[in-house]
Amino acid sequence: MKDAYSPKPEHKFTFGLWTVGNSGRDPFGDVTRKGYAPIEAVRMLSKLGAYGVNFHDNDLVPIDATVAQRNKIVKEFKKALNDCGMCVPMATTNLFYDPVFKDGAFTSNDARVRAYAIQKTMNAIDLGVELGATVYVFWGGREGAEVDFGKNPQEAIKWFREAMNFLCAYVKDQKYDLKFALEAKPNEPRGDIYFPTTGAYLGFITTLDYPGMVGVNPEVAHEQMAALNFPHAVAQALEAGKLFHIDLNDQKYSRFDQDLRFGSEMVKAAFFLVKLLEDSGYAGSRHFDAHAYRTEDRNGVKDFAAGCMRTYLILKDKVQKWNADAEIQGLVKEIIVEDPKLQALSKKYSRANAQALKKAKLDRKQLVKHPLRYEKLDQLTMEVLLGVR
Ligand code: GLT
Ligand code: MN
Ligand code: MN
Repeated sequence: MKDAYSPKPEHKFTFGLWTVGNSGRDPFGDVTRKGYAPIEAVRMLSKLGAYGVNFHDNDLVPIDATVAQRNKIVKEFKKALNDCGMCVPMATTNLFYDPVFKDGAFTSNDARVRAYAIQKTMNAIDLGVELGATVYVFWGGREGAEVDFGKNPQEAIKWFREAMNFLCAYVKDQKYDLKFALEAKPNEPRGDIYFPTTGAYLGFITTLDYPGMVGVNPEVAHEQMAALNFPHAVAQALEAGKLFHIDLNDQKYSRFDQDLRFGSEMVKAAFFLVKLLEDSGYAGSRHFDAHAYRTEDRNGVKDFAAGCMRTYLILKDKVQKWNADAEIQGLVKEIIVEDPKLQALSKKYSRANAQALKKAKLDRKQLVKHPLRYEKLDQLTMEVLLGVR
């Protein structure tokens, strides 16, 4: 069905090869379907209107492939991308699946494993760049601990910094056009993962050798697992000029990482997220890091992928309605109180401003009388979302 909510490449929707490649295996049960192989995924997603695909090195090239095998796979994959008019905006390294990473990659207690992680990532960066990626994601799934007495968390942070500095310098030395995006998660698969939130990474980035090259890749489910407000994390990243990429999906609060279809659970939060992205002029990919329910067959995977994009576009349409709604905008105007004189005084410190501000007449009993009609605003927002406005 083609309608106003049909995705097109210009909407910049992307999926990880691992998302539609997911075969339904979970920690308690085996595969329930055949996941889409890389070239199948490219063909299927391009028919649905996606813009591109992203991958881990080993989603495309098996970890033990020879150079000749690697080159053959890359050649065939490039051809499929070309034939379908699809691109690869982002790439990443699998630093969590192979048993060698059982105690972390860049933060492993074993210096040899740390070196291997950097070596593997340099090769994966070369692969990503060869296929056109300009954003490189780091998700530290195994970078953490169960036993805090066994690994010094301050050392771990230093090791992680050394790895980032090394790899930034590598990218510069190769003259690649590539930025890094760090993805936080509080736990799973480790008992605790270092840098549990997007805010933690935003603080860490300022300590790097090349902070301008490094931003964040927040994921809906990961902040919501920690019962945090995801749009607020995104807002902080946007405000810092650090939203280099985003992982869209959904989740019920405080559970394991569910990676559900975008907008399938917390519709109001998803609406506000789309509003934030669209109003801010965020120009990056709208990347889905989610997978179909384990109950689905291969057709269900298509329903899942189409549903992610369609819901995004429906919410985008609702944002336009909300922004154009005179009553809603009237309420927003009423809620925000401007006072140019006071704003000028409090914007920047000077001795004169401080003295004038100390003398300003600010009667708290009067101030509290200003009504804030959030009840009405929220109800009208719900009515937009529920389709009666
Ligand atoms: C893995 C994880 C995701 C990360 C991917 C990138 S891999 O599926 O659950 O959140 O974004 O490494
Ligand atoms: Mn993710
Ligand atoms: Mn996730």
